[in-house]
Amino acid sequence: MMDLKYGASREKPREDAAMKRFRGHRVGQFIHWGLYALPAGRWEGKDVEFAAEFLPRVAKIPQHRWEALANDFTLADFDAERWADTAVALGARYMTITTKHHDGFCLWPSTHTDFHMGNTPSGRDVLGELVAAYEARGIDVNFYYSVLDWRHPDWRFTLENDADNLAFARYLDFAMKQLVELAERYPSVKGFWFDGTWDESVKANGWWTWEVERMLKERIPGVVVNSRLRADDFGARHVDSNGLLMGDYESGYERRLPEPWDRSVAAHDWEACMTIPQASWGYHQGPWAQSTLKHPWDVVDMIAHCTSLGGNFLLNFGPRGDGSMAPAEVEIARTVGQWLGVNGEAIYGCGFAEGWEYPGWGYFTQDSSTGQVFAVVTREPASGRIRLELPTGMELVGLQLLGSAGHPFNEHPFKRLAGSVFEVDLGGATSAGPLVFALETGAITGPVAEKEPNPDVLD
Ligand code: JFZ
Repeated sequence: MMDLKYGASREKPREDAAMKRFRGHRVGQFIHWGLYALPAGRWEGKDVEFAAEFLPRVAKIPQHRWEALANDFTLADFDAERWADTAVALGARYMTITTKHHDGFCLWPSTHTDFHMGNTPSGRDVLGELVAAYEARGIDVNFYYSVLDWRHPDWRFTLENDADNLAFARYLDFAMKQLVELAERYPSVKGFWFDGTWDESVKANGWWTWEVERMLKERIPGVVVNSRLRADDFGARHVDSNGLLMGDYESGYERRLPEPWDRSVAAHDWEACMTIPQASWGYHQGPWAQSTLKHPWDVVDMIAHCTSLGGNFLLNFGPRGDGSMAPAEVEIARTVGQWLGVNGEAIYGCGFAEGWEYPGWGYFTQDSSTGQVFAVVTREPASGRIRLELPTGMELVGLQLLGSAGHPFNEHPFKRLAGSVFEVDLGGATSAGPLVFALETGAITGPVAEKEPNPDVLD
């Protein structure tokens, strides 16, 4: 083990109440909102087929024109209560919002810059209104903060000389002050999600990322911080030079999920974040984004996938420039939330089911406190049947379809094929989305057939 000053602070996952609460959430609402919601991916009549929040860079927009958008950010149709209702409809247990994205615009009235919501026509503290509305509904609020800042004169991508070092030291001081300000203005915040930490300049200042984590934890007991913040003494990111995870959970799964059979990820806490369109976080009005929206059952599949490997799923919403949520995204939230309303016991507070192999037709999840195992069937086979293979030595005793009133499944529940292998006839598709079964299991009495070992599998 190398001696690191700014490496991981622990070897095992946190087990305090705040961390357990975060771990149990499983479903969160991500929100990307800022000036980029106004042009929404279109500049001078042309659609720019790239993530909407990157528009100023991709379309090479002069800084003064980008800043002038602040005059049009009137919040004509913004209502924090309606946003929070969307999160309730989705069944989200937490929400993570961009307080400042790469363009440097702040959703709260920061005393350390003029480029913020307080200097727009309404002058409202959007962040404060959101914290109040979500928390009133029992939904935890986390803050996204981009360390990368395209506008700040002291930001540097690389540090080439003394002048760069001095400028960047001033920048880190500015960012630290903003983070202190956020922690003091909104002390009920439950976590911080850092982004924009991949440049050489940040990697050369691992001490600062360590100090940010320390400062936040001192001010906000229980606060949860993502691994993307962190770099160690040698610039190693997420995982330190000794191979230990920094921060409280791994946040590298972005618009992709771990392989469903890769149990190694279940060794630590993690979260995946996902866009509803193919590739934009901020609202993008063009067909490039709007024709690629995910189906609600795809979202359900991803939620179950993450839960089955002990991870949280953060679904992104990009509200529009007038402050309203995009109707298509609200609709998806409703459908996913209805499914969770019936089947949520297989998701919330659930995680990796030890001993159960990846079944291919969906996922096994297990309630972390009761031990109840669930089968979530997101990919119904063309045969209409699934095989349930239980851990060695176990057998299926009962099977209960969640929300099953009147479903044909109830008439022919399951049969044993051999030992621990059972077959379930799903009884035909329903429009209510993926089926979920609660499994009642027992130990096989009598001799248990041994599994045939595969001599070609290395262990
Ligand atoms: C970043 C941002 O640039 C983007 O606008 C959005 O906020 C997203 C959540 O985070 O984008 C990234 C960051 C990391 C990776 C890819 C895109 N990555 O690690 O593959």
